[in-house]
Amino acid sequence: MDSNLQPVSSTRPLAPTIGLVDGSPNLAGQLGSFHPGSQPFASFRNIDQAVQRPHLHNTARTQEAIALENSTHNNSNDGITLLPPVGPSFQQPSYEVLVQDPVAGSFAGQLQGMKLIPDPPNLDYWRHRLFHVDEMITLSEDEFQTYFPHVDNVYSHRSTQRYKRRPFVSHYWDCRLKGRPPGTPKSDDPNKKKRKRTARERDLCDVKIKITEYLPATSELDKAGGFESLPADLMPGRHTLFPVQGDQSFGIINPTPNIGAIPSETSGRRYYTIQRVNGNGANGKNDGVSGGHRHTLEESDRVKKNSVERHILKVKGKKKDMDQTMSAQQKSYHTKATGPAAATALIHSAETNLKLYGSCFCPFVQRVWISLELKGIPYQYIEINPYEKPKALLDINPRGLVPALQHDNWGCYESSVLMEYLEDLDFGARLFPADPKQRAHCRLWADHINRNIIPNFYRVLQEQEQQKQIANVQELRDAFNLLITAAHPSGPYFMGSQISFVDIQVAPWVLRLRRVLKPYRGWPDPEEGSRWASWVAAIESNEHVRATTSTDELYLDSYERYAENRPNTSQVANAINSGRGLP
Ligand SMILES: N[C@@H](CCC(=O)N[C@@H](CS)C(=O)NCC(=O)O)C(=O)O
Repeated sequence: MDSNLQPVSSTRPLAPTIGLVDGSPNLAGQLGSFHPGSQPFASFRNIDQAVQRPHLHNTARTQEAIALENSTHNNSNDGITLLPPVGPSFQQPSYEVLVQDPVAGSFAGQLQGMKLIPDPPNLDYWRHRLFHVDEMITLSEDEFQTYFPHVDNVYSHRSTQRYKRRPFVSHYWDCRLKGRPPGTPKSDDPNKKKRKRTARERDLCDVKIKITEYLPATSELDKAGGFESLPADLMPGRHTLFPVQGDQSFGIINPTPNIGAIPSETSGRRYYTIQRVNGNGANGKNDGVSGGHRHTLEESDRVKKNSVERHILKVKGKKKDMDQTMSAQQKSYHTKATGPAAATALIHSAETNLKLYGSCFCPFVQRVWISLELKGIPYQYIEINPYEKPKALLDINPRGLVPALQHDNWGCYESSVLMEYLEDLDFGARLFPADPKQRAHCRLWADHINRNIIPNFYRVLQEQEQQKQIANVQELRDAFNLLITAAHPSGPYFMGSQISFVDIQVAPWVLRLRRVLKPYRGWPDPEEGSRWASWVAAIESNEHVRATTSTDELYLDSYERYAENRPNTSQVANAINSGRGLP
């Protein structure tokens, strides 16, 4: 290994020259040099790209913002409806929702209409209060719906009791750490997601609470004698916890409850009382057992997240999914060649019996396209979007990849195979030398391009981790250096003065070094005067290569999704990501 081949770090500019493989001083190739002002390899991250390409990223950001807005403002398909802010005291409506669908909240079905407000005032206080339930707590409907979802992880619903002709419903909840009593059937609902259950020791805690829900029409019906009177132990008194601000209806039970009176704030409205019904907590049994939890609130939180936290995670997860879908949709495929390639496509748009199905950004297509141009074979160029996989493409190539070639009623695919097919037509300029040994030499180095250069090109482009980018860059440089050692000493092409098979095999990626790897990964320009520089210049200026090349902007755009390694960019990108060979 050449000692000049130093790993590149983002803090150190590239060595000005890249030496060649041992023993080839006459092939004085130098792959590249670092130019002051350009970025070192591997220093480009998405943020840098955003700075460099504000026009693209502004668009992306705007669409992302729209996606987020939609996810928080129009998110009704999970049965949760967003509400406007709840009044002046709650200022964080971002995830505020009303649980309407019994499936949406753990308590739904038992208690509906829960709000999911991430950070209501005095949350810690209320979480502890509702955890310990040392005294009976009375909450207005709004308060209950706001705070209970923050502690519903502590409890699991056991039963609901409805009373005939009584204006309230009682819901009994056990501390979740009690565990499921033996014999409790698991849900047989086939739609219910099967969760991984952690076997917990049973009866870790005895706390039971009763939540009594007083129904809205209470006072009217009560007055009209429609219901039996409320049991005395459930009649809430109240005192104010916080300085009263206007009509703020917050309270817990007065230690000496105002038995017999429904507080005026709750009259005619739904409200809730919460009391512990084990031990001598709020149940008044006074049996000497404190009856509190045998663990902390933090331990309950470790066992399960509350509904608000779960909802926030769900919304965030949905946003992430949506971002990924959005960015997948933002794949900017150019569906039309630009610049010289557009002119060539137009010239070759007339119907003929030899059709090249191609895509303007695709380097594999460009191989075949250059070959057709070089040979002067009459052909029809048909631009297609390989990601949409039109039938015409699939009829020829069931893998759905371009290039695909149709000749009369026969079709074939795979860029290297197609180049050889065109060669075998024996028309126009030759791609291979006549000498079988030299032909084998060309095939050997074409194989090197396909095995080493092309996969490494995509690895450099797709890798997001800086250390790995550095390693990939080194491998790509090594692969190019090896090819240069095999090239004709003065060239400028691989076999000498004429462009041939190996040049055309590698040309599309050589063009994309400056157009794609340079802006996205800081790939250096060739060192002036080097063998590599003369080869690159010959490829760049070749009339057939130029005729099939679009403007720089098309490549910059088309490869952005690779550079960001967006999910499902292409079969090539997926193969690279999963360590498979190219498709
Ligand atoms: N090995 C194939 C590779 C062709 C290829 O990957 N083409 C890409 C466009 S550059 C394609 O059609 N992608 C469609 C997809 O990923 O679904 C060849 O040499 O022709």
